[in-house]
Order: sequence, then C-alpha cells, then structure tokens
Amino acid sequence: MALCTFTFPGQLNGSVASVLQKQSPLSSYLFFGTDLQHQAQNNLNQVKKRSCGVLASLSERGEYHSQRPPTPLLDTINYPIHMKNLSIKELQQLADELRSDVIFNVSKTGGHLGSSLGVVELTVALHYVFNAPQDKILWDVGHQSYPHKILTGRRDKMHTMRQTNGLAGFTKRSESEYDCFGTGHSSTTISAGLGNLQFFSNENFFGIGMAVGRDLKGGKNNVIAIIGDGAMTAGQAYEAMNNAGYLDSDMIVILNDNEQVSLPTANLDGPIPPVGALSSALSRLQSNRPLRELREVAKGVTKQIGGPMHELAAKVDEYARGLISGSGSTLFEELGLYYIGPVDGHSIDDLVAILKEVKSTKTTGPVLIHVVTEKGRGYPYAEKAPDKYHGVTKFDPATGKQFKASATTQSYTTYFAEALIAEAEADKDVVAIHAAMGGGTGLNLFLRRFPTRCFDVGIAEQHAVTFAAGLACEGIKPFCTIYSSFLQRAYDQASQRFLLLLFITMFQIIINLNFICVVHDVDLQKLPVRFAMDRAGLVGADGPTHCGAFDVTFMACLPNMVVMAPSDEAELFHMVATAAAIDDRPSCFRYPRGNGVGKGRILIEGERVALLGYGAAVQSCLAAAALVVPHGLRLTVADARFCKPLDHALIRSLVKSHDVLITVEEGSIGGFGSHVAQFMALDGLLDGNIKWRPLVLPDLYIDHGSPADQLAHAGLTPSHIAATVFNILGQTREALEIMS
Ligand SMILES: Cc1ncc(C[n+]2csc(CCOP(=O)(O)OP(=O)(O)O)c2C)c(N)n1
Repeated sequence: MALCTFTFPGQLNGSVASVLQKQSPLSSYLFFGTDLQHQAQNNLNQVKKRSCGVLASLSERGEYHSQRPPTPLLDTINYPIHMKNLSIKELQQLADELRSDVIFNVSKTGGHLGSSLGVVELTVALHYVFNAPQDKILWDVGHQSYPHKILTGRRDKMHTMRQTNGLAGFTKRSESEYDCFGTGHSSTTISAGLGNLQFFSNENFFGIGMAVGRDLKGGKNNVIAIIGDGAMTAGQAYEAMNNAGYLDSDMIVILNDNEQVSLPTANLDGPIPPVGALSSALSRLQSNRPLRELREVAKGVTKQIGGPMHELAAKVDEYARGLISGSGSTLFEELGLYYIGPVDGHSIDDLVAILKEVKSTKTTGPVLIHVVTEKGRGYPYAEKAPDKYHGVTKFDPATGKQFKASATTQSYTTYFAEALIAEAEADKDVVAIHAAMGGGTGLNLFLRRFPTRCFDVGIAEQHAVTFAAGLACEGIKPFCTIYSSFLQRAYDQASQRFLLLLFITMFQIIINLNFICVVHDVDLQKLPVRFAMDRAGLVGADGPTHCGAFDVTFMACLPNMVVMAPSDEAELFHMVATAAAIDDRPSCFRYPRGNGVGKGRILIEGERVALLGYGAAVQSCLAAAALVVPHGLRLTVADARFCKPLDHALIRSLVKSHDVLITVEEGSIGGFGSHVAQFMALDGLLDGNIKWRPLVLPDLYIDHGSPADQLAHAGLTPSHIAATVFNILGQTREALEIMS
C-alpha cells in the first residue's frame, strides 16, 4: 500500500533534493545536510534555551491576575474554521491568549494544567493546518486536551469542567464531534488512529476505523495521534507502531516529548527523573547531531545502490545505525514510521511549516514527528514545579497558590503506604511495584524509605504484573500497586504476541512481548503476588474512565485469588499484613479514593434486616442503619472483609437470624453480591423465607461529578440503602420520605 510519492532523502537525486531543500520548510527536518543540520540543531538549542524562560508575551510580563485576562483574538474564535485566515504572528497571539484562558479556567475548576499548557502551540498549529472534525485529531490520555476543547466550541463550558453534567476532563466522543476518540487510559491513540482491521472469515465484513477504515472506504482525511513520551512507554504503543509500519497507511504520530514519563503528582522531593530506556534514547536523539547526520548519510547511500548489493549495503546501514544507537529514531524507523524531528513544539512557525508539508505530501505511510515541549510552558509556577502543577486543585493565577482543602484524616492511599512500609521494615522480602503512579499510589513514600525496593515500570501495567510474578518465583513478596481501573489493562491479553524487531549493531534482536498477566502469569501459576487496588469504586471528577467498578468481578472469578476489601483504614492496615502473610497464592485488596472516617470497624447487632457491606460500602451501611433508627428499626450491619474466601458461617448465621439480607458494594454486577448469592443458592439458604437484595453499581458508566453526586446516581447513598430496607418491609411511605 501507499508507496512513496513522498520524497524521502534516499530516493532523491542531489538536484531535486537541493531544490526541495530551498522550497520546503519541511526539508530542514528531513535533510540533515551540514547547514540544515546546523539549523535543526540551532532550533533544538533554542527549544532548550527557551525552556528555562517563557515564550508567551503575557507570561513574559508575568501578567497573570485573578481576573479573567483579556483575550481579544480568542474571543473571535469559536471553532477552528475561524482561525484559518490568521497570520503566523496572529496564531502566536492566539496561542498566548489560549494559554492564559486555560490558566484562568483551570484556576476556577481544578484539573490537569501542566500537560495542557505544554501543547498550546501544537494545538493551535494542528487546528490551523488540519480540518477537524473531518481530519481526526486524537489526544492520548486526553488530559492535555483543554486547549483543544476551547478551540472546538466548548470555551463557554470550560467552567463546568469535571463537574456533574459538565465537560469531561478527557476527550469524550459524546461530548463533541471534534473528540473523535474517548480517552483517559493512556497509549491507545496510535491503535485507534490506525484503525482496527478485522476480518471475519464466514462473512466478508470489515470492522474498520480511522486510518485503515478511511483507506477501506476510500476517504482522504488525515489522522493525527498525539502521544506523550510517558504514554509511549506502554507496550500497546509499540504494538500499534509495529502494525502501522506493516499496514503502511498514511497516519501522523506526534510524539510529545516533555521528558516527563511518569505521573508526577504528589512527588515528595520534586519531579523524579523519567524512567525507562526510551526517555534516555530520546534525550540522546535530541542532542546528538553528528550521529543523526551519519545515519542520514548511510541511509542515502544504501537506498541508491539497489539489487543484492543493496541488501548488503543495507546491513552496513543498519550496522552504522547500530553503532550510533540507541538512537530512538532507529527504533521508530525499524517499526516502519518515517521519523521527523526534533521540532520545537513551542514555535508556531516551525510546527505549521512541518505539519503543512506532511499534510500536502500524500501517501507517505506512517510518519512520526518528534516534538519537544515543556510541561507547564508559559506559566512560571508550573514550569518550575511540573510535579505540583500536573493536576491541580483550584488556585490563584496571580500567585499559583493552590486551595487545598485541609483534610482532618489521612487518605486510604497514605494508610496503605504506611502499612506497607511497616511490613517492609519487618520483612526484607517485601517490595513495591507501580506503573508510573508513584504519587497516586503513595509508593513515593515507600521509595523514600526503601529506594532499592520500589519499582516504577512506566505506564506498563501488564509488565508490572508479570514482573511481579517473576519476583514471586524468586521468593520475593511483591505488592503490585495499581489503580483498579488501570489493572483492567493488565488483566489478561491472552496470548497476544508481537514481534518487535530492533536492529542493534549487527544483531537482529527479537523481543517477544507476551502480555498474559494476572490470569495466566499469576493466578494460574498460583504465584503469591499481592495486588493493592487503589481508587476502587467511584472516583469523582475523573469519571468513568478511572472508575474502579469491575475489580471484584474480574478478580473474584479467578480460582486461586484471595479477594478482600477493608471497610476502613484500620482494616486496611491489617489487610496489608494479611496479604504479606498469604504466601501460597495470589491475593488482592481494594480501597477507595480519598479519606476515610478513621473510626475503626463498628458492627451493629440488630434484627429482621441485615446489611452485609463489602469494603468502603460498610460505612454507608452504618449510616443507613442510623437513618432508620428514628423509625424504630434496628438493623444488623456486618463487614464482609473477604469476598473470597467467603465467610460461610457469617452468611449462614445472618440468613438464619434475619428476614432480609441486603448486600452492598461499590462494584459492578457480578461481584461480591453474586458470590454471596451463589453460595446461598448452593447451600439451600434461598429455599426458605429469606429475602435477598444485592445493591451494586448500576449497569452503566457513571459520568464525572462530585463523589456525592456519583453515589446518588448509583443509588448507593445511605438514603438509598435505607429506602431499600423500608420498601422490602412494605413501608413505602417511609421509603419515599427518606428519599425526598
Ligand atoms: C493505562 C494508564 N495508566 C496510568 C495512567 C495515569 N497517567 C495519566 S497521565 C500519565 C503520564 C503521561 O505522561 P505523558 O504521556 O508523557 O503526558 P504528559 O502528562 O507528560 O503530558 C499517567 C501515568 C493512565 N492515564 N493510563
């Protein structure tokens, strides 16, 4: 497919090349001749130099005030069509105004700031050059899409960001036709952009999307995926690039390289240096001019020879590339993407020139443009502390001071970290693993105490799990700490294999990445990996992409897995110790976002109705029990603690001594309640008079909003539980009253 009318360096004769070099702004990036090489290097130096300062005029003057900044040009732009006639200078002004608008808006709502500020110029250039929504622009993770939202008809709703019924914090298909793919979890956009080509043998049907879908339908639109260097650490990005190179569909991948690979929130000692080989390869690539030059020369020579000699020479080329390796461009090119860069991601001029050139050059196959940006760009406070301004609460734009509600209690996350540290003090085999979430999981605390026993594997949940399995084989006690929703990715991608061919020096190294994680690598082999699942249940402003709804269901169906949920912080502390002690099989425990009540476990002995809570839902059961007391009802409240193994004796006794049993959990259908039902049915407990009701999350995705709104939407508030009690007892008036 798609063979090159695009004029790559090796296919040009000298005269054509020199004409193109004169004519084409892109040529300065494609042709690393000495002068141009200098130019590219100068550009890069500029990026680096400017990265300590500020480009935008507003921020140069430090003019961020608590009031909305004047934005005369942005005020005239509602959709990308309105910016098509602007000059480069005006586009720069637009970028400045857009940046100040993002800062002002986020200061009022909180949300993701640093990443959005880093892509302001890129967003302006993309919407100027391409014609969304016909051209598909995909933002990986989507947390940097605020400038995109402002330029695509949503500016007047920015004040509703991440609130109930407001704009989502990520791209969302149902929100706008300009959001062509929903995101939240990372590293998906190259796959989605490429499109998923599926053949069904018995019917000639193609399931198609984006680039490949476009080709199959004979479309002409462009597809552009913007992916960060952090998101680029995930295996899926390489699976997609490998496939993109093979399919050779026209597609543009923009690697947004800001040298921030892991999620930097809440680091203890400032930003942590990026993890992984890719980040260092990218830095080498950015800085190594002679090597890039040598590589281009080698490539030009070998492409011109042809025939069997060509193959031999190609080996020499690979050898040369190998020698100059590990340049990241070798990797991208071996995967079949044409590499362009590095490009100053804050120069509208350069970005527009490159994007126009790539757009106008048809049938290129996949192209990767390596753009260098600075996280937090243009807002001095965010530039200085990208860790603190990745995700922010509301803040004062003039001072950068964030308004953090002072918590009277510690978060579950911190309790978990402290419990794990205590365990690790006592047992030198305890280690911790996370996937680019040191702050969010609390493991930065563990890292500080045990620097050699904490592993950040990058955004690679699958790898984290199988890595933990390997450690468990060696008698180490790994605590694999992953958000419930991100663990979905590591659950099981059974037997998906792909070959990643890397040429390093003369040797062809085949890396066989085989992601078959929780089920195959851990549970089937009964390896004692401990899964600590943070952000279980509803998560508020981050919405459905980050909601931990399914872990009970997908973990408790595994034969060897011990499945637990603490109902409060004290229980969480004990559960970490329990998990450390379970050394003959895998185990997992879930705990919610935010702060608990800190009161310890309280169970109530009552009559007629028993509430059996799982995890944090126990607290709601206790509150519901308090609500019905004025109506003369005394409920029993029990804390299940374990979903697997179930406490059979407890369930039998609850069924025998009550008329009604209500199970309550903040998890999907098929979780704890289903396990209780299965047991009761088989044990004959449902053959008598007991009435059983399972309260679970509804069978739908709950949008972002405040935790209270989400719980109400889910029907899991204490009032809902109390109303269920009244309804089942036939007291419908009380049920209505309590809900009003
Ligand atoms: C599968 C998955 N794991 C973890 C995360 C949490 N997360 C959100 S942004 C981020 C860092 C992304 O880095 P990068 O792609 O370079 O974007 P940047 O924030 O630097 O702009 C992480 C780890 C996620 N969104 N998805």
